[in-house]
Amino acid sequence: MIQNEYLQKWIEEMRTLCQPDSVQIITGTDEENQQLIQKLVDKKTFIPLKKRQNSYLARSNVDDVARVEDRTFICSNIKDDAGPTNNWAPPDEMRKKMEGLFKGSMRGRTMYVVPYCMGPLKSPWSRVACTITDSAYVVVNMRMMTRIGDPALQMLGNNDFVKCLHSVGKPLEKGQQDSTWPCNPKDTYIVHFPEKKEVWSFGSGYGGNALLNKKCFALRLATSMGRKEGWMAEHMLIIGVTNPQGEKKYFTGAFPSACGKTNLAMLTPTLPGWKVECVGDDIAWMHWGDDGRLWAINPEAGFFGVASGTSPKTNINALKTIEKNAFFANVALTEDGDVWWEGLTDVPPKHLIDWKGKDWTPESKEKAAHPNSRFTVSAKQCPVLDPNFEAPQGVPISGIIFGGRRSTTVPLLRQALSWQHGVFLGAGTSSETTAAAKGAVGELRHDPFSMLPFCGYNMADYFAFWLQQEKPERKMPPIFFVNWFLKDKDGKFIWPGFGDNIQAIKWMWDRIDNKKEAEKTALGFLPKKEEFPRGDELFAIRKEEWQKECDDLQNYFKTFGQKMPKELWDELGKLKVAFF
Ligand code: TSX
Ligand code: MN
Repeated sequence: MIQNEYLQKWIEEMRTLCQPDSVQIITGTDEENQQLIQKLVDKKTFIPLKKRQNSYLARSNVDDVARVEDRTFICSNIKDDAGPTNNWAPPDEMRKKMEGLFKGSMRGRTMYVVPYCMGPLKSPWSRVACTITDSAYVVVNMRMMTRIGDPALQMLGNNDFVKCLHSVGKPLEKGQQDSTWPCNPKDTYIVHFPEKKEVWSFGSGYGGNALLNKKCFALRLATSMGRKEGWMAEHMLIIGVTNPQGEKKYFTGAFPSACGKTNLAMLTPTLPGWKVECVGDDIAWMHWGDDGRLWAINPEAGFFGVASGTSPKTNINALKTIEKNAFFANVALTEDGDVWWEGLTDVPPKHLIDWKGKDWTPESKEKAAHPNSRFTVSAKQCPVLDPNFEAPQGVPISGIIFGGRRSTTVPLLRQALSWQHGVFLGAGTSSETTAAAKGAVGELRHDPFSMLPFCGYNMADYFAFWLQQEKPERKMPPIFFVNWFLKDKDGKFIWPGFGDNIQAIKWMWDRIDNKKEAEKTALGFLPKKEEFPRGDELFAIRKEEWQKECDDLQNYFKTFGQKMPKELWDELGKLKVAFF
């Protein structure tokens, strides 16, 4: 059935190593999908939701609920190519270790072979890959998030495709009963071999650890592939914005976690006549067109979004997207067979089964849904999906937005003074932690370009790659930086956020079209204070705060050593001159 000899050989090698009971080549049909879902229901991994058509709830093992950054490795041939922000181990050594873990790891299970394509099937910017996994849960999720099966199989070349190997790391002995969420947290490793374009992931069945197409391939491997081939893989949403005159511009946006990226990607604008449509909510692959413009495709086919906090007020379009044909992980279950999570309704139901499978009432101390609870759904169901979602050439980008969650210092909105200054703003991005992430709340964390856990090579080389994008024949899109999260003296948010963020986008639009005057400052071009409600507070520049920011940035930039581009030191120098 598989004509590709190279793929055939790899499957045989992996079958010998992992020793599954059987091998199933995934073709992508509806019947095949229904059979896999039925298998998951029979094993009680999936709980059918009575109140939601063709939708299922999975409860993970309590020790397998999020990405594991301390077990994630970039095994480049040279250590310095992984850089100071990644874990590194010698590739030969790590391969031996992983082969040891994978040996016999699929006993008692089926080995699924999943050819898949990242990006629209007919796009020259798409890339093909193949995942081998022993998890039916992974296969059905990949069917939502990528283009799987025969069309992708036909695109696989001889040798030149990305190989992803995944096992939950729990072989079953004869007669042994499987757990509802098999995994092996003690031995979990997510290992990337960028030069070989391979990912080996062992021990976890959750999200980014197990769906290797997403963070592992579309970001970590793709950053390194793009660097060699001259394109960019970014942790960015892509939106199409239409003004009341019917004109349209596309933007990309990079935000650290807990800034509401998916909410911005599906925004319901409060300004009359404005419309926002969604191309993607997480990853953008960008390339320069013959027209000198920057073009972007969304390599993904679905959304793997955080459920907690999603409500009719924060993101009505996400709720409409998941009305049916959706998978949920670690949300709470209602008595009538629907899902619930903190924030979904103002008043919680009187009784729930929480994400751990225990009874829950509003008096309970613990959260009903895990803060990292998720939905998986096809993008096709999004009511504001952009008509160019699958355009082979992608969409032309008019502006790039960076942002962070900062209660002080960083103004609501500004435009970078130049491409180089914009790269400096991206590199200097930091964000305050929330209860959704582990560790202390309110702590400031650097997250350059929101790529800290996702850059597959040396971060300083990545900064340099961004700087190198500027060329005379290219029409560089303006770069903006936003912060929706400034607080006043009473600790209240100053900016209303959400649908009102369209006002910030409108200002960007007018700047792009050269229709808006701005205040040139050391921080960038700032809006005139009168143009925004509470502009005095939103655009205040406090010298002492920026002195602290400069010191902090200096210490951070030093951690990148000799590779840190001089241009970014120059930009920091200019900022210091302005404030010291
Ligand atoms: O997603 C958010 N966005 C972007 C929306 C397009 N959130 C949620 C962040 C957690 C994921 C926001 N939270 C935003 C925002 O713009 N702004 C805020 C802060 C905020 C919270 C509540 C209110 C106002 C601002 N208002 C009331 O509670 C009434
Ligand atoms: Mn993300």
